[in-house]
Amino acid sequence: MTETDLAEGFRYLPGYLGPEAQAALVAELRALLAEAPLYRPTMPKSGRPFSVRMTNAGSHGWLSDRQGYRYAPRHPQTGRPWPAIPAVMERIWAEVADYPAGPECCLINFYAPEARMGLHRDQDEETFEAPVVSLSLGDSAVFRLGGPTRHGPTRSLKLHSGDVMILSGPARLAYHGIDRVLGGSSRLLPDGGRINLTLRRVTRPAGE
Ligand code: MD6
Ligand code: FE
Repeated sequence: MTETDLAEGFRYLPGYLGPEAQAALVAELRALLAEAPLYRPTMPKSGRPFSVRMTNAGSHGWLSDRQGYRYAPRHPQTGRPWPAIPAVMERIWAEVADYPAGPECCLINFYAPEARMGLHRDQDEETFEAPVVSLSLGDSAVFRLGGPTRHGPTRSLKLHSGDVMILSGPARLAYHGIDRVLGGSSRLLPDGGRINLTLRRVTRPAGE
């Protein structure tokens, strides 16, 4: 499969990042995670822990805790500013986003083999004119893509290491989630698991 439009505004670019660039990014992420450790967020209200662990890079880090979802300039546990977005992620955005301003958040999700992510929309940003761009690394996962309502029809596709996915235009606010991770499907991460990096513009640029 090459580029596929499962829905208008949805773009799937399999194998966008080659194996060497993936390995270089993993090495960079190791240093990034030493500066901004993965932590386990909790659901608003219930306080239930996520099964994924998270951290961020960029000026705006996405957080979830009992108070709700929001963006914050600092890591909730260390109090330090988030590290810079890796250059290769800035490059991917520049190549595929078709948007005049840069990303402000690089959310980093780590999935152990049993982790998943429920159906959700990325809707905590000031502007939905910018796309959301994601890169998958490590084990493959079953991604579910729905439409603008939570209970409409959905379809599934497998995301593999190096794949890029873009939600833009009519698909920008589509529901989506990760049903399961296929443990042992990649050797990129020595201890297994999956990383998804999601790039977002958070604030509305001047003139939009
Ligand atoms: C994941 N991805 O692949 C979860 N959101 O682990 C997302 O939630 C996501 O991949 C918006 C745009 C692209 C994504
Ligand atoms: Fe998402």
